[in-house]
Amino acid sequence: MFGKKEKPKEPEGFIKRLRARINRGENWLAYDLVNLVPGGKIDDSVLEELESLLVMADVGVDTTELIINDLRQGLARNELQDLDALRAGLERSLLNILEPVERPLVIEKTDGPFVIFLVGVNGAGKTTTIGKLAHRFLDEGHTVMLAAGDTFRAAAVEQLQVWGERNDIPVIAQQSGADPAAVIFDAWLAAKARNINVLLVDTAGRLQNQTSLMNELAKMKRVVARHDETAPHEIMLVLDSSQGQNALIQAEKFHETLGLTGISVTKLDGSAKGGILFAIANRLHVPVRFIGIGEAIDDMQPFCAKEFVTAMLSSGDKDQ
Ligand SMILES: Nc1nc2c(ncn2[C@@H]2O[C@H](COP(=O)(O)OP(=O)(O)OP(=O)(O)O)[C@@H](O)[C@H]2O)c(=O)[nH]1
Ligand SMILES: [Mg+2]
Repeated sequence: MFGKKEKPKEPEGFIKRLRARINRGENWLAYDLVNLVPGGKIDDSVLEELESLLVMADVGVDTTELIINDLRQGLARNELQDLDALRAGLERSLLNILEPVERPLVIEKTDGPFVIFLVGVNGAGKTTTIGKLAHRFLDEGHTVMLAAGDTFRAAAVEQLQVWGERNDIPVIAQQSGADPAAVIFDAWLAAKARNINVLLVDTAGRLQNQTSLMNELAKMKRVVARHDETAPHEIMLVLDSSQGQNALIQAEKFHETLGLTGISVTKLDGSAKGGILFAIANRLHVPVRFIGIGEAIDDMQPFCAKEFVTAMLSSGDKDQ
């Protein structure tokens, strides 16, 4: 997979990979746009077809409407003369939605560790994202510790320990079935005692409608705040982009219960078309922190609106 000392790859490499992977499987907008406009003339029916493409790509009905209305106004002003103009108009409109949520995570100086909770449904990619984040933060010169707050799923602690070993960092864990709030309480003390900058907290996967499990997260939050009232400093929802509109429902519910401060989106390399980011940006306004395009440690980068939109609108080099 990767060596411990391996550095994250160059950002240009990542954009290329994003472009190649996001267009994997069925082509997205770049290919479809050309086919929508065979004669080169943009009219209402082209915009209607684009509308259904956007909805099918998980952009969501409200957000799609916003984009299409924007383009309709451009059409009325005679600004959409050809495919290039349509592409430019679409790019502007997509950027208008995504740019406000491009707010990178900044590790601030705190009295005690900067505490990051990773939350989300089962299998979203929380633990893997922790491994990737730990690698990134170490690379940036931080000291990092992991807390095994998933005491529920068998082998969850071991999985986190593997990431700890790979990154050569300590993992604070208790036995399976322990109260996750107690794990976090201890982990904070251990991190403080060792002067650790960043404490990454793994949590068990849970569905947004499992009230008692959602309350458990709220309790973890209260417990860590007893040590440091500014903690947790980040409550990051990890969302599997291949879940489509369901991911939006998850995000809304987690936000309502916990007050999310960031969202990271995983598995953009699969069948997902990436439109879910627009739905989330338009509906929730929660910063999008990182995007993941694979299982390897460098398959994650801070979210950049411009890169993302460029990747969606270009056909990319699919064979990479
Ligand atoms: N293709 C792809 N796979 C990913 C990505 N992120 C995570 N995965 C895979 O998704 C699976 C689940 O990841 P985990 O990190 O265990 O997910 P989790 O949210 O911790 O799962 P639970 O602890 O069971 O709730 C693993 O096989 C990961 O390798 C990604 O960006 N792309
Ligand atoms: Mg996990």
